[in-house]
Amino acid sequence: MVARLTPDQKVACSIHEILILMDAAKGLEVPGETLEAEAKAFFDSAPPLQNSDGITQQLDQFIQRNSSPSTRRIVCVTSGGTTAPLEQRCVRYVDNFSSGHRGATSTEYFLKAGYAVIFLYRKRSFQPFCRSLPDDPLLECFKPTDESNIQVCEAYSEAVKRAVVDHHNAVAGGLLLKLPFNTIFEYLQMLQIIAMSMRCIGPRAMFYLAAAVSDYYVPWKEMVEHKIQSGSHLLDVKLIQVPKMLSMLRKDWAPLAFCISFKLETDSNILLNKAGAALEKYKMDAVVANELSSRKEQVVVVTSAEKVTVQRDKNRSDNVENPLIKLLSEKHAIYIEHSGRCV
Ligand code: 9Z3
Repeated sequence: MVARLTPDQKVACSIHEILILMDAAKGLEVPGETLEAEAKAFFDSAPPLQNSDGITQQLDQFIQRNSSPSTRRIVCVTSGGTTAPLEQRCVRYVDNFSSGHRGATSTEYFLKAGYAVIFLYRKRSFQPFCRSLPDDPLLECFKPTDESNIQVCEAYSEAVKRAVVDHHNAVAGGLLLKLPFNTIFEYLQMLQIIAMSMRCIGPRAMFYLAAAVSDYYVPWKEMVEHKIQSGSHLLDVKLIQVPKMLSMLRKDWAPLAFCISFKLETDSNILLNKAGAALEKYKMDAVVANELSSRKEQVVVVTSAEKVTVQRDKNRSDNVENPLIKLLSEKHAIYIEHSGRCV
């Protein structure tokens, strides 16, 4: 598949723009064995993850710490968009739309619901506990008192205190582990490591996959090393489909975990059908369907048994994530109970 882009164009378009270009390649079913071969090829050719031993160690400690009491549930929340680099020494990349608001806000409600959270997030995306802060908290929340001292501005003092205290309590209390990614290579390698580490807690593990993940990428070995030079009228970039790792997660990496993926569309007429198809195809326990412009107001939780519309309570100036996490947490509890009976 070939995307034609002008050389000086800033290549940071939304997943939807790329999907339009790639539509022709969609819908091709990949049999299980081929998927495994494709996944292997993806991981074999990906640039090695920096500090993978350190990440594994952090995860093992976190999971062990949260394994007692043995009733504690652990959720991996993915958040923000992955990038697909076009050059190895990356100047240009294809980006996926996601501010990270969904993942960051959900993390807060999961913590409130008693979960320990592994927050796998895009660098510089929204962070948990920072919702009430302005866009540039450092420069807007603080002011100098003299040459050597600064203080919190009165208007933000309560918001800053809450953010710092709640964040500190979650991280220092061992309930929140934050792991950053940038690229699709980093994201999928880290998701695999997390899933393998969480296998030992069986059905108490949940995956809440809110990150917007690249559908297409340039394989590392086919990528040019240096910055693509301008000069010709058209730029040919060959992007290939990212193997559908949701299937790998479900089947091989964390077969007992409670898995929730998201389906994002801009056309609400196709949203629920697409969510239902994803539920079936990837054997998810639930798919959260959201339409781009209304995603902060309402979502639909699609399971094999029902479709539940979840709405933000406007009267309480609430977030849609509050009732959403309540519902998913209840469904997860039933899933654990049922798994116990099946063992
Ligand atoms: C979502 O649908 C998320 O809810 C949003 C959240 C990205 C819309 P924000 O971060 O937005 O609060 O600004 N995430 C998943 C999107 C996605 O790429 N899903 C894939 C698809 O729709 C399946 S994995 O095909």
